[in-house]
Amino acid sequence: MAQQAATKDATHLNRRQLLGLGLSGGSSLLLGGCALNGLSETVGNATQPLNERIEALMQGKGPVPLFRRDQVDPKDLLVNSFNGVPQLDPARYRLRVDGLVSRPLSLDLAALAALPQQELVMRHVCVEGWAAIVAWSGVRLADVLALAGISNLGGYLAIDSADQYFETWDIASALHPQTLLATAMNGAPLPAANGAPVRLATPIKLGYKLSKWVTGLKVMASLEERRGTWEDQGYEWFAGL
Ligand SMILES: Nc1nc2c(c(=O)[nH]1)N[C@H]1C(S)=C(S)[C@@H](COP(=O)(O)O)O[C@H]1N2
Ligand SMILES: [Mo]
Repeated sequence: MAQQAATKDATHLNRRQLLGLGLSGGSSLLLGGCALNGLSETVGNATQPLNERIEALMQGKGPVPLFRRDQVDPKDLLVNSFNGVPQLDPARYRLRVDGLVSRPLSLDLAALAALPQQELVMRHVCVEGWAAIVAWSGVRLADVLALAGISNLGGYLAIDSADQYFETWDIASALHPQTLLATAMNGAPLPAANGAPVRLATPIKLGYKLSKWVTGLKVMASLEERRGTWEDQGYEWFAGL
């Protein structure tokens, strides 16, 4: 009972109050430079469950405010790639969706194009010290997971990329209505360097969570040892904006 009451109270705290309490998670830690000057994995692991709980409470409070198309400046978007730019043949591309789902899927680009499309103009924030307003369009990740029949036991999503980049997300962020599997950028097909044919895009997480060249999604009950390409080097896991 006591725990329920505490949880209910916490949902009334807004982000400013959380910041005031010094309880804020990923973005402020990272943008303060910790990830860049070597936030140790120990600290990352110690704060992660708290971050996850607090940040999760801050989700589901309605959409993050977006930008106008005329605020996009394509020059601002830099390319970040840890292992070159893989060239994926669009005709042979398949998105695998498996794990805790009732209907494992292998979707080609036509199947993705047949789902409802959405454009979101959002700010992309990279911890390396740059940001850019970008218009991404594609399908909601939630729609793809619904198509696969995601289990109630699915708490996490693992994301594989063609360049061997790896990510894991909490399922609430994956199901957020502003989380897209994007196939277009600024009104044109996604360029290879920016993740063609399919990448993640959302205004609720830092740039390093937004996997490019996505090839596989796996719904999981819990996190396994590998949490992410950069997270396993000490970057904060939730990375909420
Ligand atoms: N597969 C893959 N996804 C990735 C990366 C990467 O190296 N490989 N870099 C990440 C980082 S740190 C950022 S900031 C964004 C950059 O996206 P952009 O290159 O389209 O600007 O992609 C993210 N997704
Ligand atoms: Mo980044």
